[in-house]
Order: sequence, then C-alpha cells, then structure tokens
Amino acid sequence: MTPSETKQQIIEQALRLGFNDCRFTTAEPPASSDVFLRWLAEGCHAGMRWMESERSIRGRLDPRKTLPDAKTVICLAASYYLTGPQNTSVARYARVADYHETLQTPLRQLCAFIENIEAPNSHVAAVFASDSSHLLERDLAQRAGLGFIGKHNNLISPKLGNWFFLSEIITTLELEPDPPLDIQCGSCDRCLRACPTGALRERHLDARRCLSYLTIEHRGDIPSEFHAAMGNRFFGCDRCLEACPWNRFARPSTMPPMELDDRLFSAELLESLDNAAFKQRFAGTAFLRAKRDGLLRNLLITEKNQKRTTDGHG
Ligand code: B12
Ligand code: SF4
Ligand code: SF4
Repeated sequence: MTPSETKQQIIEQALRLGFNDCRFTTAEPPASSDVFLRWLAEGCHAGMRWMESERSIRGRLDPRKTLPDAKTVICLAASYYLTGPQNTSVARYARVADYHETLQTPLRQLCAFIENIEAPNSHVAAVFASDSSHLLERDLAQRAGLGFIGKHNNLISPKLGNWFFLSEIITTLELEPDPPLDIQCGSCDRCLRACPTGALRERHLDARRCLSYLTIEHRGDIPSEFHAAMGNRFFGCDRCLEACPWNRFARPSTMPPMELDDRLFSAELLESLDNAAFKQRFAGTAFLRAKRDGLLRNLLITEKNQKRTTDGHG
C-alpha cells in the first residue's frame, strides 16, 4: 500500500466511526509553545492549576513526550451540533453525552486499525488523546489544516463551523503531513463584541473573566461582577461561538444527545440531592465536571437573575 493509500484508508475508517473530518500533521513541537507559556505566566489559566504541572507543560511543548518515536499526529473533528428543541441555558457541548466517554470507543477502534497497518520494518504504535491529554490540541489541528484558529480562540472548520470536539491519534507511523489552511477571520470581530465580560482578545482568552471557566471549572464563589452577565446561562456560555458566521457550515452531530430531565435544573431540586445522588442522576453528562456545589451555585445566581427580570429590575 502506498502512503497516500494508507492515509485514505485511515480517513475512511475515521468517517465510518462517526468522526466528521480527519487530517494529518507531524509530531513536531507546536509553533505556539511560547503563546502557551506566556498565557500561563500571565495567570490566564485562573484556578486550573493542573495546567502548571511539569508533565502538562512538557507534553504540550512536544507530542513525542506522549509517545516516544511518534512521527504523526492524526487530528480528528467530531461535531456536537444538535438541531431541534434544546435547553439553551446550557453550553452546546453539554447537550450531547460527555464526549470524554463517548469518543473513547471510536478512538480506541481507530488506534487498533492503525496498529494493524503493515509498515516497513517496524511495529506501529498508536495512542489516542482528547481534551484531558497534555497536548496543545488546537495548534496541532490548525497545523494539520483541520481548520483555522478564530479570534474567539476556537478552531473553525470551513466544513463544520466551530461546534466540534478535537481528538488526536499519535502514532509512530510516518505519513505525509497535510498543509494548514490559508484562511483567517479578516476584519470580522463579532465574537469579541459578543463576549459579555471582556474575557476575549484576538486569539487570547483570560479564563479569570470567562463564564465558561467560572461556571464549570471554578471552585468557590463566582465574583459578583459576573453575575448579571450570566443571564439565564447556568452551565458554560457560548456567546462568542454563537456569534461566528462560519456556523452556517455546521453539520449535525452523530453523537448521542444528553438524556436528562430539564426539571433537574432547579436550585430547589438540586439542594435535595446529596453528592452521591447527584453523581448518579448526572452520570455520563458534562455537568459532573461542575460538581453538585458548582451547579447549585450557578442555578442560585441565574434564578436570581430571572427573578430580577420578571420583577422588572433589569
Ligand atoms: C483549558 C481549556 C479551556 C479553558 C480555557 C480556554 C482557553 N482558551 O485556553 C476554558 C474552561 C475557559 C475552556 C472553555 C471552552 N472550551 Co476548552 N479546553 C481547554 C483545554 C483543556 C486546554 C486549552 C489550552 O491549552 N489553553 C491554553 C491556550 C494558550 O491554548 P489554546 O487555547 O489552545 O490556544 C492556542 C492557540 O490559540 C494558539 N495561538 C494563539 N495565537 C496564535 C497565533 C498563531 C500564528 C498560531 C499558529 C497559533 C496561535 O496558541 C495557543 C497555544 O498553543 C483544551 C484541550 C487541550 N488539551 O488543548 C480544551 C478545548 C480547547 N476546549 C474546547 C471547547 C469545546 C471549549 C468550549 C467551547 C466549551 C464550553 N462551552 O465551555 C469553551 C470555549 C471558550 C473559548 N472561547 O475558548 C475544545 C475546542 C474545540 C475547538 N473547535 O476549538 C478543546 C480542544 C477540547 C476538545 N478536545 O475538544 N476550555
Ligand atoms: S465563553 Fe462567554 S465569557 Fe467566555 S470568552 Fe466566550 S463569550 Fe466570553
Ligand atoms: S466571529 Fe468573526 S472574528 Fe470571531 S472567530 Fe468567527 S469569523 Fe473570526
């Protein structure tokens, strides 16, 4: 099999497994390592202390720390765009079942497929990664030409818009890298104007001001200066992503929608659940990440916001 036939086979298998796109890059260090280190030094990671660990930094600066002898990173996109009626007060990514779980099986299957490819004089190894891995996923994906990095920080694909997850397979198999896309945002600044807290600068996000961070990752109180900006959104934010005109290219997700009773999203109901009951009711969803106390904290704020609106105070 020629290397380009091998690539084609991998792409076809990835699409069969439910991914929406698949592109290839080398396992060389990402070009924007300095951007990442500066971001950390400025404290823009807020309370996400796990990003400061030596392992996290070393991995992000070089994919070969995740798999020694790696030659190729295969970058994959999985759309989470759902059509039809949905709960719009939660971020879109939480409206499908937790991708950390659902993407495991297709990623594992794709790794097995790649490890079975016959390569001259060597055994092929492949490992998969997504989100919690120590990789600068967006940088690698833009280098592979899976999309370009928008001013709102997210990867935008001309085939999918911005509603998709990233995953990677790192492998010792040597394959021809794909070229990056020659597309940029141009003079558009809709996402920057849509952000209600001033968390965004062009391709730079300060998590200390981002409602996505504050409502999901942050532990403890949310500073009162951000309460009004939350409006009715009690899990994530998405306003910068919603503003992006590239979303006219969004394609429906093949991932399972989250199956949860919306009546659970009330402070009163949540207060009646202890941690164990919370874990059980929210199993398999992204909401577990905020934990019971975080979700309850958020609901108390958004319910107060709604009451204010109803009472005519804002
Ligand atoms: C920490 C984290 C967060 C934090 C901080 C976000 C941030 N911007 O860093 C918080 C909690 C706020 C967050 C929110 C969200 N996240 Co998040 N997050 C991550 C995580 C775990 C690490 C990101 C990271 O390393 N940040 C450090 C900064 C410095 O790196 P970066 O954001 O990747 O930015 C790079 C580029 O912008 C590039 N760059 C900047 N300027 C330039 C210039 C040039 C020339 C080049 C080449 C590159 C370049 O350099 C940076 C460093 O490499 C990744 C998974 C991963 N392992 O990568 C997911 C990830 C980025 N998140 C993702 C998602 C889906 C989201 C949310 C939409 C979910 C939600 N609704 O809550 C929001 C979107 C908010 C937003 N506008 O970005 C997806 C993004 C998919 C995509 N299409 O881009 C990822 C990749 C997870 C995944 N596997 O799918 N996230
Ligand atoms: S998710 Fe919301 S708060 Fe965070 S950068 Fe985007 S618009 Fe701003
Ligand atoms: S809204 Fe405009 S500026 Fe922002 S990411 Fe999309 S195209 Fe780029």
